[in-house]
Amino acid sequence: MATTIYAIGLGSNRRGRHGDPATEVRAALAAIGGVVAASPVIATPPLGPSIRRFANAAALIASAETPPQLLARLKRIEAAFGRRRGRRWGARVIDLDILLWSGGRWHARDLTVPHAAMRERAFVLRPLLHIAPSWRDPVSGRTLRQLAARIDRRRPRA
Ligand code: PH2
Ligand code: MG
Ligand code: MG
Repeated sequence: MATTIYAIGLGSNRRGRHGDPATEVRAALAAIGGVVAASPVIATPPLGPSIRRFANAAALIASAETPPQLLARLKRIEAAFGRRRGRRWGARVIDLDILLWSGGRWHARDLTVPHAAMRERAFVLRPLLHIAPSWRDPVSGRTLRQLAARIDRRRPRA
């Protein structure tokens, strides 16, 4: 398969063997490899039941993998970092999500790209905006810059 560009979202709100959440995010970027661009690591308030703040980032990755192949590898990295599957949205050492890919849309039982909740989440869009402001979401037809402006208008401080 020709080289594909993926946008990946990274999040952590729990220490792991590399260190604090921001360090876990940077270590995960190194483990994924093929990084074409990486956002700063941003501290964000938790969305959902978790109490601890998150470190979030986004990266563009070049890869020859198909979306399911990349997803399987990201899950292996999450497991190697000590991520335990349990309570939905519980504290986690690392969460690696496929947000977008240069192939447009992908839809299967266990993987939908673009990520379904991406458009609503400041902690996803803010880091993404640093590296891919002009990337157009194939579902809404809006660029990431436009999507981020929409949530800023609704929730100016989120
Ligand atoms: N991830 C979640 C739930 N809530 N909140 C922030 N700030 N950052 C996240 O990465 C995050 C979250 C589930 O994946
Ligand atoms: Mg997630
Ligand atoms: Mg995830």
